[in-house]
Amino acid sequence: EEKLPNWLENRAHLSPDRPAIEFEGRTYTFLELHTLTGKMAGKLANTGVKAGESCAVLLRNHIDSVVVIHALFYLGVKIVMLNNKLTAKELSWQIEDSEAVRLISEDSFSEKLSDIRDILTDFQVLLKEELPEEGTTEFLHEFNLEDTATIMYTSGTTGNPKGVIQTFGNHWWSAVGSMLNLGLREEDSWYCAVPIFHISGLSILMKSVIYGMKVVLVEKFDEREANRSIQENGVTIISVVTTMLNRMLHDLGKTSYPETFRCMLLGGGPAPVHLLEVCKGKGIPVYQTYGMTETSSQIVTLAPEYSMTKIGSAGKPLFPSQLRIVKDGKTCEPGVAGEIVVSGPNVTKGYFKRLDATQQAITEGWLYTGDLGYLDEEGFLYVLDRRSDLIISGGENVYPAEIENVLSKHPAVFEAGVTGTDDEKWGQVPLAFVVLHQGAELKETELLKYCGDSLAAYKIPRNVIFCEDLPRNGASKLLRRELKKRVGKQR
Ligand code: S0N
Ligand code: AMP
Ligand code: MG
Ligand code: MG
Ligand code: MG
Repeated sequence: EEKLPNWLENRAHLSPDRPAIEFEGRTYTFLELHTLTGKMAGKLANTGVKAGESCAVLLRNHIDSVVVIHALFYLGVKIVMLNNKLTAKELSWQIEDSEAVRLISEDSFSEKLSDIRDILTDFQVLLKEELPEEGTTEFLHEFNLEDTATIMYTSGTTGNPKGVIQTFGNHWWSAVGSMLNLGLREEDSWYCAVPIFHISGLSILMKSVIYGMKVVLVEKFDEREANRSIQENGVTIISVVTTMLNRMLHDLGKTSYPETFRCMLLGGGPAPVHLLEVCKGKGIPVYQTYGMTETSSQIVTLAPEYSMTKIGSAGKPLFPSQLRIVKDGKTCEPGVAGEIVVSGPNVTKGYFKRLDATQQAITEGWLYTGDLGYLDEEGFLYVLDRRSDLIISGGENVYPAEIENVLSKHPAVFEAGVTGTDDEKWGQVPLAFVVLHQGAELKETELLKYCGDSLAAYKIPRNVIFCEDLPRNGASKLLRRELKKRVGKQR
């Protein structure tokens, strides 16, 4: 069993006075963060939270949320990170599946929480604002690298989300691998406007305590504020998805970033080459990165010295990780496209309670990502296509099957097919093709409203196209590629 000292506790011991988190204009040192965390752990313990159990959390990007997360680690509790854009129905499904014994949330989600309470009766919901006084409790002084730290749900091709298990070892090696690529500087300050319920955001919090690095945390992404923090507040690194970078560029106008700004880490979906070229022209240090929930963030990143010559590439694997391109069971030659297959100590050991899905995805330690790509002669990765049917809207994943399942439950709907269509703002958005039962009548607005009861806003189809039939093959499997072709014709 490999163990490391409790990260925040150790960091507060080693560098107590260094800034840990800046939030809403106030800076918290590692010692202050540790003190707040200890108090929070005591309060949670007094409500009955105990080592070995799983707790779900529904929280905003906020200093208190960082404290809750560390407090749960202090208590030896596995954390199920919930996407706060989801509906009560979607959240309840994930909570049940995760076997979490309680949910820790906050007042700001009161409406959603009351719906969750209606669905999950006899389930404890704790509000961080209403916790009792601290009780005495034991803290975990060591983290076992094999232990589950967090579980994050990601949807699948069949429509049912799967909980990705992330161990302490996964987070540790992710942070170390990132640093061996990007380097670490005394003056580093990492801007976190990506959600901490995604690995894009949570990985920044893990790096903060492992590196002893300052993080500037914001509740909500705002391009002006992000630019100003880089230009005036000493931010050196920021994690963004394409939608965010586009908005920052628009706001930047003719102004530029200072020399101190060293890394625009761009991930979570395709990086359009023209966007990379605009950034190159403006001297913005964009690092394209490829990674996913299953790899605890970055696994392949373009090193700075290649950002000019290898534009469009996602780079080479981080030092602790490996990459292969596989087609028909064989490793491809350079230039030949195939499935991107990865391994390394940052890669998940599997999906919670989903032995089949785990065995399907992971063979002998190699994770079959479902994404398509190729390597050039020098081993640089070019990502060609995302995993089967996945639509990425503003960095959020949307699975057609999940939307189709909801659409076809409507009594007037005979069948439905969903595909992605290009969108200037979000990259892609879902679009639905719907066949109604004979004689049935249904308005688009009514169907979309129906979707809103079950699906997060970003999953609701941009448009519904009513049609006579859906393209299917001989085995009556829906042909989403054919749907894609229809998009051009119908709009
Ligand atoms: C792009 C964001 C910031 C947009 O949110 P914003 O502006 O706050 O919108 P709201 O005010 O909340 O809502 C306004 C309207 O827009 C709709 N809407 C919001 N988001 C979306 C969306 N994504 N798609 C479509 N519509 C959206 C709202 O519904 C609302 O609509 P109306 O007005 O009709 O009510 C926000 O979406 C955001 O934060 N996106 C990023 C999410 C993210 O981090 N994704 C990455 C997930 N993947 C990973 O974590 C693995 C990769 C990774 O780790 C990584 C990724 C990036 C960089 C680095 C890394 C790394 O490896 O470290
Ligand atoms: P998630 O499940 O939210 O972690 O999303 C990860 C998925 O985003 C990957 O499986 C890819 O399909 C996609 N993705 C991530 N990085 C890139 C990239 N650099 N280029 C293209 N697609 C990417
Ligand atoms: Mg906004
Ligand atoms: Mg996702
Ligand atoms: Mg029906």
